[in-house]
Amino acid sequence: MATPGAGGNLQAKLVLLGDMGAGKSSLVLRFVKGQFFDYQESTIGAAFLTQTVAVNDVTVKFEIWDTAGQERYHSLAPMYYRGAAAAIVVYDITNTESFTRAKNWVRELQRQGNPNLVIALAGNKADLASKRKVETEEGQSYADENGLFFIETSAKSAQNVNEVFYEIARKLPKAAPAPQPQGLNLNAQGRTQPKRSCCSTS
Ligand SMILES: Nc1nc2c(ncn2[C@@H]2O[C@H](COP(=O)(O)OP(=O)(O)OP(=O)(O)O)[C@@H](O)[C@H]2O)c(=O)[nH]1
Ligand SMILES: [Mg+2]
Repeated sequence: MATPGAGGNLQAKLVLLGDMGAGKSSLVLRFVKGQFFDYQESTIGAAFLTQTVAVNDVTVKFEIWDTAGQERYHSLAPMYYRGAAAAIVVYDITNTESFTRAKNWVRELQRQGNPNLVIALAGNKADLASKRKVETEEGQSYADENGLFFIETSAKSAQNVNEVFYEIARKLPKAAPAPQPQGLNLNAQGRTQPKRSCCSTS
């Protein structure tokens, strides 16, 4: 949820979803630390990082949940996207199955009931043009039909990585606050709160 703070500051919970190997962790690592690893380890559970950006007069502190794409972690996902202000759904442009998985994530997000959720669809690994299986137009038209912001990125070359987050930041202040979650809130303080100690940066 985007929560206004003092002096035009905003805190925004952002979740990354997508198939394993699509490049979620690599995008976050590029955005937060300016790093890229050819052998990035598969995420277990989820990782938490923060990064702050300034857009016009507003400072947006992203609280980023980088989820694990392996299917066995699917049931954890609601814990991370519930109450989120924004989501980046990532697929790998060299992998059609990852595009199908991305569409499933978009459907799940749209069903979960926050109409103000800002969703970006990122076709990652744009540097691997010779291995491309998903055309830019396919991603763009799916995004247009579903009201998403679409962009092709490369965590490796850094192409459009900052742009995704800045574009989300620009869209956030216009979005009304997310409705309060009803019923069981797995993100409330308490025993179901995921560990935040592993890898947070400020
Ligand atoms: N060429 C290229 N490789 C990339 C890019 N982004 C990620 N990779 C590689 O793809 C592999 C998977 O990247 P990850 O960032 O671990 O993918 P993930 O989506 O976090 O995967 P899970 O944590 O298993 O869900 C790694 O070997 C990365 O180096 C990219 O933009 N270009
Ligand atoms: Mg990962």
